[in-house]
Amino acid sequence: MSEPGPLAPLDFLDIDHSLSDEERDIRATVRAFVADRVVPNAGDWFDEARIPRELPRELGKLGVYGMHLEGYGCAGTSATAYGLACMELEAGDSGVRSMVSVQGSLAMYAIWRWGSEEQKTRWLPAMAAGETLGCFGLTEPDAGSDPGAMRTRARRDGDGWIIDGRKMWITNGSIADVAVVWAATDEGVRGFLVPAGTPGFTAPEIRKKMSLRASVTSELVLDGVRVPADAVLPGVSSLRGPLSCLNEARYGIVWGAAGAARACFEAALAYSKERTAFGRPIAGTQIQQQKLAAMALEVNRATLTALHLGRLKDAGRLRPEQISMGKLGNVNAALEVARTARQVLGANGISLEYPVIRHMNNLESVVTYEGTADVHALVIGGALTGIQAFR
Ligand code: TGC
Ligand code: FAD
Repeated sequence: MSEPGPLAPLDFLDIDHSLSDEERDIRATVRAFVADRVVPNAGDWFDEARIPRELPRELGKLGVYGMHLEGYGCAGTSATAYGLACMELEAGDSGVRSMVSVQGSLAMYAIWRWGSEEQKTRWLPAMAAGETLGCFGLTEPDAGSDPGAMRTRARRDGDGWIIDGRKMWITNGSIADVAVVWAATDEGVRGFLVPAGTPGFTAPEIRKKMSLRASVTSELVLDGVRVPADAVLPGVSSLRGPLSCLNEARYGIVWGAAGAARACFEAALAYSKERTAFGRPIAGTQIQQQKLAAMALEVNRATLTALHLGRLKDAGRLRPEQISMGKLGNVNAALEVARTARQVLGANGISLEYPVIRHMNNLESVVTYEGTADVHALVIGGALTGIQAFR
């Protein structure tokens, strides 16, 4: 047996070994896009609270929207490959991964899973290509963790529907061409496809965010919005509709959080080797090595968790409660890594010249959206004990 080479600091446990050639190729393509397009610019986008107009379409060309869905212009890759793409995108910026999650896992998945054949044919190919952008309106000003308390209502009106209500904190809201709006009806919770420009529908942007700044977040205002009968998703009339989409997006976040953590660790490792204090690199001190080891441990653990859940999903065995464990654990781990990395960078740790504070602030949204840490702890607690603690 030949002598083993040095351990790879960014893949200490040799997790790459468990990936197929195709998975590694897909990851390399997304990683190259992120290195070229996102990493050099994300600090400015965050600073200026904007995303470039052409980015949504570039991501479509990259092929990451709904990439693990079958048919209708989607790539039909494995869930693991989709997860690896999310990891690379979020290593660039959580806002970029969020754009892909909302488009592919929420808006497209809702249509793919619950839509009619006509709706799928009309919307999905253009959405996969990034020519049409979607958003997903579930949260309301007074109903976030508890979407069953939603006040947005749709009522039948002749051969169509009238929708009234408000949605809050909606990613891509004011730049979307179509909104998937979930509303209470006499028949249960139903999903509606509301094209931008429909009379009575507006999407004012939410400003003054200190997190996810390279991402558009909006309110959706629906005042007597009339949509035709074929705007309703026919396949579901219960909260199971939106919650099934959340499973998909949360799965992507399990991977994405591992990517953000890796980016912070990488920045801290490089900085610690360059930065000298008291005549030597700070990386040579015991206390910084202890931090680096703790960060490496969390990054590897988070990546292994994501890969394990990916393999379960590809085998058709992944359960929502297991996704909750992945989302809770990996986002908390990423936050811990980001906060530690920020300290390793000293004053530079608060500068957007480095990626760490941006990831740290972004992760404050990631720990809240797609189910807060508390919600996921309660989902796990419910599965462990058989006793639901929400109400
Ligand atoms: P509950 O009474 O338990 O269930 C209602 C119906 O839903 C079904 N169900 C699920 N179906 C699929 N997947 C799941 N994970 C499901 N959980 C429940 C259930 O079987 C039932 O179906 P049916 O047909 O019998 O009616 O629901 P609950 O009201 O007690 O709520 C449970 C809880 C708290 C876990 C759920 O409401 C929840 O997850 N709350 C958090 C809300 C949330 O995460 N919102 C995210 C909004 S989207 C977003 O944040 C995008 S961020 C941008 C980005 O992703 O990057
Ligand atoms: P609340 O539900 O009011 O929670 C407040 C606090 O109470 C939290 O700490 C929570 O954990 C805790 N809590 C709630 N219930 C319980 C309980 N039973 N027991 C103990 N503690 C509890 N939503 C969409 O629909 N689409 C989007 O595209 C979207 N994008 C977003 C983008 C960003 C940047 C952000 C920040 C949010 C986005 N959201 C989106 C909304 C997000 O999903 C909600 O913010 C989230 O679900 C939490 O809801 P809330 O903010 O109303 O908090």
